[in-house]
Amino acid sequence: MFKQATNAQHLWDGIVQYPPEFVEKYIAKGYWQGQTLSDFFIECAEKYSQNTALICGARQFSYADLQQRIDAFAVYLSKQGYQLGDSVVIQLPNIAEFFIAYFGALRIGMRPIMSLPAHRHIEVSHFIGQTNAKLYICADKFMGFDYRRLAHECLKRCESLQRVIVVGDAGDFDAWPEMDQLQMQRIVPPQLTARHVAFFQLSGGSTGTPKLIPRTHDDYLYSVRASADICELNQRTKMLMVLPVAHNFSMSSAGSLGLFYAGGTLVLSQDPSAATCFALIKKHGISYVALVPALAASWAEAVQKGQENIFPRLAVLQVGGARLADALARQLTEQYQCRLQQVFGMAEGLVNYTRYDDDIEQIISTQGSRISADDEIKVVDDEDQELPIGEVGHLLTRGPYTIRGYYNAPEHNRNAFTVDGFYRTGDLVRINAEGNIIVEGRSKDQINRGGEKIATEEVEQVLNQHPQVIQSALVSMPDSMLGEKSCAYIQWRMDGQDPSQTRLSMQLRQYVQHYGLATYKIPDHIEFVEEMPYTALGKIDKKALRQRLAAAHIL
Ligand code: AMP
Ligand code: DBH
Repeated sequence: MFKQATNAQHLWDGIVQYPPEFVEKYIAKGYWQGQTLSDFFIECAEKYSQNTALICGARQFSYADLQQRIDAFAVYLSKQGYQLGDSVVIQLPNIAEFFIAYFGALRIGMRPIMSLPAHRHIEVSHFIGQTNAKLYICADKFMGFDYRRLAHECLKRCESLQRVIVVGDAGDFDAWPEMDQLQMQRIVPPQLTARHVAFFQLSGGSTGTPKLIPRTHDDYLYSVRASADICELNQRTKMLMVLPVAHNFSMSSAGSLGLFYAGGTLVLSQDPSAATCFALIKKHGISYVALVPALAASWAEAVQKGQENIFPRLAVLQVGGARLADALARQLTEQYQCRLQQVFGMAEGLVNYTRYDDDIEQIISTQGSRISADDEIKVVDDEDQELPIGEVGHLLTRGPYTIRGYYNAPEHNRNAFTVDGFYRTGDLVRINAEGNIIVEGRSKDQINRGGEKIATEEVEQVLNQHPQVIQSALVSMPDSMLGEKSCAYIQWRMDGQDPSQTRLSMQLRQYVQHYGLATYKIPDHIEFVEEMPYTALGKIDKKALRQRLAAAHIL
C-alpha cells in the first residue's frame, strides 16, 4: 500500500483506489500533478486576476472578485463548523453562486455532490443519505419548482442533514450570506492531498438509484487541463454555459474548469432557448458553446424558422451527451456552417473528442478519440474477449481519470468493473481505421433522453409500487427532438370500473412525480397491456415491446 494522509484516513472509506503501479505511472507521466482543485482556482485567480471570469445576468466577476467571494464563503462555512471530509449537496441552476459554493466548500476540504436542478427529493435525499451530507445548498425556486419544499422533505428523511442554505428568498432556512458583511480571516488549508476525493459526480446509471462517482483532485484536473489544450481555449475564449453547470460535461469537457484554466470568460444562461441564447451569443461575442444533440436540433430549427444563423459566429460548437445523428451533424456543418466538435464522455471518466484538424467526415460521423494515450480502451464481446478493430462490441476503459469504483457500492462495482479495473461503460461501439470511436448503441438498460440518462429499473420500481400496477417495463421510443423518450408498458390490475386510459396515464405520471423522482424520469408515454411478452429466460422482453411500439405507429 502507498502512503496516505494518516490524519484523514476516513477520507478513503468507501473509495476504490487506483493500484500503486498506476499511481506511480500517472504521476511519472505528469498527468497527476499534486494540485488540489482549490489551489487550481487560486492559481487561475492569481494568473488572470483582472480578466472577467463570470457573467451572470447583470453581474460580472473578475477572477480576483470570484476568489475573494470563494474565500469569504469558505470562512463562513468553517465558522458554521464544517470541516474536512464533510459532504454538501449543491443543487443550483446556472448562477454565479454555484462556483462560489463549489470552490468555497472545496477550500475547506468539504466534498460537494453535484445535484442537477431536475432532481427531486428521492434523488437529493439519496445523495444526502449516501454521503451523510450535513449541508444542502439550493435556490429558492427555479423553473416553477420550489426547492425549499424539497429541503423540508429531505430534512424529514435525512438524519445527517443539519442546515439548508437558500440562494434567493430563504423562507425558513438560512439565507445565502452577504459577502460584503463577511469578515475575512486566514483559511487554514485542509489536511488533504490531491489524491483524495474532491467531490462526487453523478451517474445516470442503469440500476436502481443513481451512483455517486468519486473524483479525485488529481484525476479531474488532468482531464480538465488536457481538455482545455485539446479544445484550444485561451484568455479570449468566451464560453456560453447553457447545459446544467454541475454536469460533468459542463464542468470538465472542457467546460467551466477548462475555461478557468485558460483564463477566459464564462457567460451563464438559465434558459437554453434559441431566443435567449442567440441574443447572449451576439451581445457577448461568444466563441464556444456545448450542447446536447436535442438542443443543437432546436437551435437549428430556430434558424430554419428565420432567426439569424449564429452558428458561424462560434469558433466551435461542441455536441455530446447523446448520439448526434449523422444527418444533423452534416446539416449543422454544411447548411449552417457550424464548426462542430463531437464529445463522447462519461462522468465516470473517459472523454473523447473529434479534433479540430480531423477530416470533416470524421467530425460528422464519429464521436472522436480519447484524451490520453493512457486511456486504455477495449472493445469486447459478451464473453469479454477482445474483438478485431472495426467490429461492434462493449466498450471497456481504464485510465488516468477514470474511476475504479462507484462510492460505497461494492456489489454494484463487481458488475460495473472488470477484475483488472476496467469500467464497463455499457456502450456498444466500434473503432474505425482512423482510430475514432463510433457509438453504435447501448447494452445497459438506460434511456438517453436528450442527454439526460434514465435508469429504467429505478422508474419501474416506482411504478410497481402503485397499488394497481402488476408490473411495468420502461423502454425507449425514438423522438425527433430528444433522440429518445420513455414509454412505460403497464400490466394493470383490473378493478371494477376502470377509468379511461388517458386518465390512468395521467394518474400514473402524477404518481411518479409525487413520489419525488426527477422530472425527466416521468414516463413520456404510457401503454397498458394485459400480458407482458417474455424472453426464453422469463425476463420481460423489452426488445419485443420496442418493436410493438414502432409497429403501433405511436412514434
Ligand atoms: P453518465 O455515465 O451518466 O455520465 O453518461 C455517460 C453516457 O452518456 C455514456 O456512457 C454514453 O452512453 C452517453 N453519451 C455521452 N456522450 C455521448 C455521445 N457523444 N454519443 C453517444 N452517447 C453519448
Ligand atoms: O454524457 C456525459 O456524461 C458526458 C458527455 C460528454 C460527459 O460526462 C462528458 C462529456 O464529460
